[in-house]
Amino acid sequence: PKGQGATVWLTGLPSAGKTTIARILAGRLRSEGHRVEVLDGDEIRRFLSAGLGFSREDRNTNVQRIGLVAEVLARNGVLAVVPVIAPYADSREAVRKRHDASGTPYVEVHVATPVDVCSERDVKGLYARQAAGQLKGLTGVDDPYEPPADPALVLATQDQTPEESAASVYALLAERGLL
Ligand code: GGZ
Repeated sequence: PKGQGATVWLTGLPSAGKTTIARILAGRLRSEGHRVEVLDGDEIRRFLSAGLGFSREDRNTNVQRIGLVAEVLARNGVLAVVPVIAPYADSREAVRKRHDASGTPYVEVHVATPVDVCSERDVKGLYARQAAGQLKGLTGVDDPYEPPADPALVLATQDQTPEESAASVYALLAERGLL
């Protein structure tokens, strides 16, 4: 296998494009011989984070668990690609610190799709459910999203294809010597 491992965290609102970009990126990296794992919030919540909801506390627990798994993978030579909302800056910082403590590269990418574009895409119908009063505490609408203060990369997905977004992340990893 190639490379040294790193965590690539794609933070952003629901329907921002995190999962799509993660899959395209992972496919390319894999085809080039890297070991890659995608830790998707939606899937993790069915197993590792089963039983957790969307309170601040539960989201932070979820993010710390995923951060722990990502760091273990990344420290062992895997590119851990993490399309997870991670709405709170302090809990993202804790994940970064966990990586720093072991000298494991951590790359934060803000998938910065504006909320009106996300709600128009509404891949999972969450924005519609929130608008209809069937769901409370939707990130970016009636629940907080704290944008990263200093991300390694900001993706304006409304102006580019998912392939272009994935290519920018790839280029950043290459530039940082992580491939
Ligand atoms: C945000 C929610 C909510 C609320 C359900 N707010 O695209 P999805 O729909 O299928 O996957 C999303 C998933 C978000 O999980 P994360 O682990 O990424 O979130 S966090 O980092 O905040 O812990 C979304 C779905 O859960 N979902 N209700 N109220 N997303």
